[in-house]
Formats: sequence, C-alpha cells, structure tokens
Amino acid sequence: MKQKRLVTIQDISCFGKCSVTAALPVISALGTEAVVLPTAVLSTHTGEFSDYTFHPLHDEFQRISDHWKKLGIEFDAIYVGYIGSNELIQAVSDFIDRFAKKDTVVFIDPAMADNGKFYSGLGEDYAQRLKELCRKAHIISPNMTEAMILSGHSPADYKESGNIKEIAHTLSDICDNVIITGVHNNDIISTVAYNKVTDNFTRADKPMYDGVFYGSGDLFSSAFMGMYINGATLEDATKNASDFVNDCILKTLDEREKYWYGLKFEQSLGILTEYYKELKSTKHLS
Ligand code: PXL
Repeated sequence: MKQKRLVTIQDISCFGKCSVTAALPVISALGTEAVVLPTAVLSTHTGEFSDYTFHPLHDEFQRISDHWKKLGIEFDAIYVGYIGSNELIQAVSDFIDRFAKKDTVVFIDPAMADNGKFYSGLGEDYAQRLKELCRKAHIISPNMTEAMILSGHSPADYKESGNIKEIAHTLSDICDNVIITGVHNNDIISTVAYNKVTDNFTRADKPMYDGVFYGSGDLFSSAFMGMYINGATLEDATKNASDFVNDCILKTLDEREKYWYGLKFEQSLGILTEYYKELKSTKHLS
C-alpha cells in the first residue's frame, strides 16, 4: 500500500500545543504525509488566554485550494478540526465537495466547546452550521460537550453520561461513525465509538485526572486518523489513540503547572512509531 496523504484543515494556534502544532507531528509519526490548510492564525488557543489575536484566512484558503486544484493534488483523507467562523465553515464545505473523491475519508472533529461551554467567540448559530458540515463526514469525533450540543441537549449537562448510547445513536443520524471523547463516569473517563452500519459500540476507559488538558482532543483525533487511514479499524484506532493521549497526560502530570496550556505530548510520539511499525507489517504498507 502506498504512503497515504492527509490534509488537515484547522487553525494555527501559534503557541499552545493544539490544532496544527499537535496534528502535524502526530500524523507524521504515524507514517503519513501531512498537508495543512489553515483556517485562521491565532497567537494562542482561546482557552484561558486573554487578548489572543485572531486572523481568519478566508481569501488565502480559497487561493490555496484553487492552486491545489490546478496542480491536481489529491488526498486520501480530509481531517477537519477547529474552523473559527461561519464563513470559513462554508469554505470548508466547498473544499470537501471539491476534493473528496469516492475513497477519501472525511473526518470532522467538531471543535467548538469543552467542559460544558462554547469556546470563546462561538455559539449556537456556529453549532448548527457545523452540524450541517458534519453530514459530509464519514467519522465525527465530538467531545462530550460537543456531543450534547449536536444532539440537542444542554452543553452544561456534559457530565451526564447515563444515556451515552442514546446520544451516540442520535448522532449517527448525522454521520455513520461517531466517536465521543471525554465521557465522564465517576473517576473514569471514556472514549466511545459507535458504528451505525455494524451497530458495534465500543469504549476505552481511562482514569480521570483533575484539571483541563488543552489539546487532548486534537491529539486524539490526529492519532486516530493517522492509524485509521493506514488500515486500523475504528475500534483499534480509538483504543490506541486513547492510550496515546493517556500517556501524554501521564507525562505532563509532574509538570502540570508549567504545562497548564497544553500537553507535553512530544515524549509520547515514540509510541506512535511503534503502532505504525505494527500496522506496516500487518497491512503491508510501504
Ligand atoms: O484544541 C481545540 C482548539 C483549537 N483551536 C483553538 C482553540 C481550541 C481550544 O480551546 O481555542 C483556537
């Protein structure tokens, strides 16, 4: 199997260890060519930083996409993360229409909220547009707050995980494969994956650590896609990506005051290289 090429569409938060700065190393460590189409440039991510800069890149987004079309560049996967404005959601939707071929895997992480609240500057109107965009995906990966919003519940109830299967079923009307991260259950935090076609529901459970770990969703989505695009099943990629994020958290805990803004993920990238070696031997990758 030839080396895969994935385009990730999300913002560049220059400082903060999330979005593209997390996605690129993870996707590369999993043996995949990573291409970037930025939606916006921010000085930092929007969580707990004040006075961050935000520069949307609508015009540039279109010009880059036109240039790629002219060059005939193609992608095995399109992985969408944080977008940042209604206008840019439309641009991403147009990009998918233009570049997704029959076999292109379209993965959307509907990044817009966490811990019961929308990210700064985003709200209900944005959520509705993002939900429509999610209909174009083969796989979506909301966190629990985003899953509540997309399924018509209050985001503030994100700790109520009793009806998680029902929520996953509801979301599978939007998209066949649903992964929900950050599902609370006492001192356990789980990632669940539901495939509507096989009706298979799986979960990966991890210990819950106190605090907010910025970028953990981006690291999960990037690791998941890096594995899935290389032949891992939805269930295996979910489990392994969840193990990877747990390892990143464990390596950060000792220095969490220093790394309050993002996970110290760099020390965990070696795990991904091992996953890739395993996939390479079982899936006959080049
Ligand atoms: O990690 C998700 C994310 C991505 N991009 C921006 C963010 C956040 C989360 O806060 O603010 C700009």
